[in-house]
Amino acid sequence: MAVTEAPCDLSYCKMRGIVSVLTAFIKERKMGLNDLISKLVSNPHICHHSEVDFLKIDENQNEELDEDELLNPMCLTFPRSSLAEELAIKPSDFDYLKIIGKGSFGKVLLARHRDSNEYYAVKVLQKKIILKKKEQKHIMAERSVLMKNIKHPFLVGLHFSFQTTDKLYFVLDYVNGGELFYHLQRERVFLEPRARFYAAEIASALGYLHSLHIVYRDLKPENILLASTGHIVLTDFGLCKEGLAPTGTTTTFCGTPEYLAPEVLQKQAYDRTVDWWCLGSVLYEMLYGLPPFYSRNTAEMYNNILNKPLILKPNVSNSGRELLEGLLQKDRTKRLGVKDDFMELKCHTFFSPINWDDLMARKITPPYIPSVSGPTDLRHFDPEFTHLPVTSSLCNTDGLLVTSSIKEAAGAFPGFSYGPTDGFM
Ligand code: ISQ
Repeated sequence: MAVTEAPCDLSYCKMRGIVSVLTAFIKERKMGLNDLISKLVSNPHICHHSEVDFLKIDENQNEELDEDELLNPMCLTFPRSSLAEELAIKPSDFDYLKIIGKGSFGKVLLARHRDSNEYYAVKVLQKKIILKKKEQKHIMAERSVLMKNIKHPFLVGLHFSFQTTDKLYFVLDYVNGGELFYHLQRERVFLEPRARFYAAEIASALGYLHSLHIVYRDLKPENILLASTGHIVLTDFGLCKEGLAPTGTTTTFCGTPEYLAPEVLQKQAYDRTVDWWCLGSVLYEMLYGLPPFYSRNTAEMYNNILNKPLILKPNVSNSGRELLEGLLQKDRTKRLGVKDDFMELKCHTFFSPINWDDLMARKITPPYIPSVSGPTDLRHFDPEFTHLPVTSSLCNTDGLLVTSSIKEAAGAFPGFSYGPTDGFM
């Protein structure tokens, strides 16, 4: 039988067609695999599903944690050197450039992601300090508050959270316009339109949190930042209270004095109206140059907050003073916002020049643009922090002696690590 050779006359066009079909097929499969890996990393329980049985995950492998595993920064659900582990975000994925903030639990660093070259603010908290202070609940609240798919133009965004044996890491948006009160201190007071703009952006962020049953509670000067665009960014959800029903109250006390509402100071039950008191305090300080009820003597200031009537000097407009009286109402059941929350503020005459849709879309031109030359321009951060050396301990836990207290801390934050399922940042 004569064998005739099949004509081999694939044109360049046909070849390109085949290649593009194959490329699309491979791309689709790759995307599917990436998606699966991301889901497995963020939801290890999916591993129990019969369709991913082929991964043969040994459920017992994590019962006894050896030193290597403890020192490994990520989720321990996968076999060592698995693809998921390699993809997991870890401290050494970043270059840590400067310390830009410091608190009792840890520090905030300006960091650059090595692969993407993007800048982030990485908040690093020491587990053992959190555990000592019994603030674990708050930190978990911080993570879950940030994780609750919270996206708002005036709230700092969380890209990732992960942990090592001794530290918790939050990878956050980085903003370098400085603290709002850094600018206020330089200018003493803001004119009303400027104060209105900032108060409106803060109010919309608080109203959004309330719509998710989250009370910010700890609104204080250092948590109110300016982006380089001049818009507000609220940070630090560490003290947020989650899960409050619209009429719910809570009695946990923690925070700094200046803006504390009377009910918080007295360790009474409080609810979302506490945030409207804090907003009133911020607005008062922007317009008058000092916090309401201020005294250099903290005990006297506490006493003022609880007992001294609010006296408003006439150098602020009637609508401004009326708003302050509504927000700084000592009796929270009479405070502005007690009935309809943010809606009551939105409708107040002080805010009548504000178009709230434009505000939310960041379409209102900010009254002031901080001067910054680029992301590494740290002129608005306190030199007390930026001059501190960045220690190498951040990205290197190898060779660490694992003591029992570290082991204890290592396992104290299960389920902390977080990353979006739709790829890196
Ligand atoms: C983002 N950018 C700068 C400073 C920050 C401080 C705390 C949280 C987030 C931040």
